[in-house]
Amino acid sequence: FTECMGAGHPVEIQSRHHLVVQQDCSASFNNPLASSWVQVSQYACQRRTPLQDINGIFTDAFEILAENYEFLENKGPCRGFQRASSVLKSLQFPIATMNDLDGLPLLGNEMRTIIEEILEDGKCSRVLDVMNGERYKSFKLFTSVFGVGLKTAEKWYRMGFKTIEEIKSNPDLKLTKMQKYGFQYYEDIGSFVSKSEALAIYEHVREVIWKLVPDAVVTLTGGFRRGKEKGHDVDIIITCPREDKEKSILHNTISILKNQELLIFYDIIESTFDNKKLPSKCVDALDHFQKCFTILKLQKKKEGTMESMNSDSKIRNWKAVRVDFVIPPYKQYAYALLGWTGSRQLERDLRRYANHEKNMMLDNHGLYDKSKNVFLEAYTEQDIFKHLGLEYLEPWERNA
Ligand code: DCT
Ligand code: MG
Repeated sequence: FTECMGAGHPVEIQSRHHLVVQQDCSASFNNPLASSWVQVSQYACQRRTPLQDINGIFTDAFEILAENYEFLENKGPCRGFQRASSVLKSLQFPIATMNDLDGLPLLGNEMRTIIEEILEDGKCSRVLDVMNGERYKSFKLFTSVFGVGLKTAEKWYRMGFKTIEEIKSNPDLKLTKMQKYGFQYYEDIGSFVSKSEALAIYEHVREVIWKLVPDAVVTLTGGFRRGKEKGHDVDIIITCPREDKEKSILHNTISILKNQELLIFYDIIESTFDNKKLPSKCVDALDHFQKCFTILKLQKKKEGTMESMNSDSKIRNWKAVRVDFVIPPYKQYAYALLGWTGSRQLERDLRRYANHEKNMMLDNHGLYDKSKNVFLEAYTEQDIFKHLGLEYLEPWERNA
């Protein structure tokens, strides 16, 4: 690959790699062949990443290792494996030999050793060891409960719990309201939400909102907007072009869903946005929009059509589904939509790219140009990509 770059034969490389871009996103960005110095970018926002992951055997391995480091709160190697996995996800060809890795960024010796072992054996002993580790197994199980984060998982792990049942039946544990519902509907919430279930919820909520505010903009976002067939929750963004009109929507929608007896649990977080503050430097910073984490009842069309039914769900005709609502003001809607469409890796890389390559700060509220000391307005996601000097990525190309 190095030879190719020097000799100016980028065509061969382009035929293998999905999106060939220059490291420095300058004038010839739109025409990668204009320069001999081309490579797959280290930033996910400069790669097109479709949903189909033909290198899943490697990316799954990297993601398990990343998750294990996350459980150990060891951020550096966690990010390293997440980024390496993301690079492989953007490839349009399956890795068949070690030579296929030539020229790819972010794949250090550690990653290459793992890929080599998988190419030879079809599995990697290091990954298997992690998966069989007590700490990993417990953290994986505990954090799968709605409302349980790393701190709680750590506490329960140290207390020696091994199963959900042990925790559920322990009267001494103080659970938050969220966790109580998380345990109560563990099986429903843990079984994936299908695209048709997500659409059914979205369409119902949209009808409710449009009766309240006919010009409200209601968008299904998160993984389903990226084309995923299933997800762990349903993410819905709501706004209104009439200034401040969005502010009443959430509370009114919640009371209607309550009256319709569709609301199992909700937790409203009011907006804490401060327009004097610059976007956060942290690529994982949470946003300050008004939002609501809920569990809704999804009516089943026909009884007994659910794939996995427990004894409880056999007698009820609904499924508990996690639904999040986010309510940005219209002026921040494009930024909120970009942020909530994900993937998380794409978001992290957009922010890292803005910061390191453009001297700008990006978050779910806006984009600040540090050289010009101005916030950049955007009404569409295309506007934001343009501000950043990036080629536009469709939502389904953001599965980084
Ligand atoms: N997000 C965010 N701030 C949060 C939570 C999420 O900016 N507090 C962003 C990151 C990705 C996107 O919103 C959706 O989040 P998830 O629902 O966790 O991810 P997903 O891609 O929709 O995956 P899943 O299909 O598992 O729901
Ligand atoms: Mg989601």
